[in-house]
Amino acid sequence: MTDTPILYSFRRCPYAMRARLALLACGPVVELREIVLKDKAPEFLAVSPSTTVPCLVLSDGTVIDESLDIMVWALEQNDPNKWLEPEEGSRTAMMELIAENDGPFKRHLDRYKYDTRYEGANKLEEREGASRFLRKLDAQLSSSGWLFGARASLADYAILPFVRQFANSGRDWFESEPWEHLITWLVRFEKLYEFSAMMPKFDKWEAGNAPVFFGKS
Ligand SMILES: N[C@@H](CCC(=O)N[C@@H](CS)C(=O)NCC(=O)O)C(=O)O
Repeated sequence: MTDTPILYSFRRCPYAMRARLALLACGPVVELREIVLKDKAPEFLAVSPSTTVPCLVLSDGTVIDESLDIMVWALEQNDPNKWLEPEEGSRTAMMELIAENDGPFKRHLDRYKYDTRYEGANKLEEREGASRFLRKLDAQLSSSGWLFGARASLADYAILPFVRQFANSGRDWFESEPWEHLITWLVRFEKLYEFSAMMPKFDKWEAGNAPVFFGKS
């Protein structure tokens, strides 16, 4: 085993996206192993308790299996942009908003985006359920452009990949809704250097492949 942590990831997964955003901001270079969810590598299945991505394996064998824990692990080592210390509000308030995203909003998002996979799901009702959270975000963004003040914080980067997934499930409708601060926030995120640096195409990983490194070097 090398000193470089290993990140099992999937490019389009919003949980993996937020983990990669934090790793990119904080500095630790990781070996990125792209997992195909329909054909998970046995090495990944052997280390990941949840068999979900992202999963970070440290050089001492510690496994961090939750995306938010990966973000906090990276930020607690180095937090150059003070994501853990929001300009307004508190870390507890950020965690509460992220929990709302990961809980009720994500549930509505899945049932809106993949309504045919969920028995009894009504696409429009799910969209409305998700929209209640989005209107709350829009109000929170209205004063200074980010969720907790005039600069981005952990909450922005933990939630943005999910809002992007929601928006892309019906972009014309999303952009026609009267949540202008939300649209501005999302579009600004998509134009950031960090966004494109976090989204390069990765080939599926297989044991024996040359390592692919990800992060600031
Ligand atoms: N709570 C986990 C959830 C991660 C998760 O659900 N990831 C999805 C991909 S977006 C996954 O790996 N699903 C497993 C599968 O589809 O087999 C985290 O925050 O890391």
